Amino acid sequence: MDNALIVVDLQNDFCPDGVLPVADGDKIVPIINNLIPLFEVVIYTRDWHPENHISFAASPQFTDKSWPVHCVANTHGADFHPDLFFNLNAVVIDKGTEPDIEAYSGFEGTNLAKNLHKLGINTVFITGLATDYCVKATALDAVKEGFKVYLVADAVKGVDNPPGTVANALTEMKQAGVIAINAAEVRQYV
Ligand code: VGL
Ligand code: ZN
Repeated sequence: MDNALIVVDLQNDFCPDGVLPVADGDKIVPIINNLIPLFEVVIYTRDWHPENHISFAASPQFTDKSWPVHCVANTHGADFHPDLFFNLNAVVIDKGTEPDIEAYSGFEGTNLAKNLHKLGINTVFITGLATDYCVKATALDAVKEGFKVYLVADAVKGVDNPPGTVANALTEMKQAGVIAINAAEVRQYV
């Protein structure tokens, strides 16, 4: 058991009915659900902000990383997409919980790296939302923490504002050593 699946921020607010929707963000849920049974360890990261989080703006610009009020802890918008599967070993990692600190990566300000290392995990497969923000930050930090990192390319979706941001994020991840594969290929690697 040296692999873990990481599901990044598959929360209502990032899905089409949410306040910060990622186009087709909900379409990856069935793809991720098919991957979950292949893993003993599944990590679900969650954007889990206080009401006064530093990233919230009355007139959010998006491109400057100011956002509408989203994923406030214990609200419907912060809940996981209702169709997402969980197994008994699900590990939930909350991030962005401090008012003054933004945290796109699931490794930032959390004990995720330590916990994965303790479990003997050396390889992570990354899925979820959004490719150009939290997925990218999580993948790059996973490399820095010494993990072999696969990005499941058809199990992520991005904001892409301005257009090209997703393509740039994919290039940046690749240059850092992240290996892009498709969901259908995952079973060859686990
Ligand atoms: C995210 C913007 C703000 C994400 C989180 O999950 O990618 N994006 N907060
Ligand atoms: Zn956020």
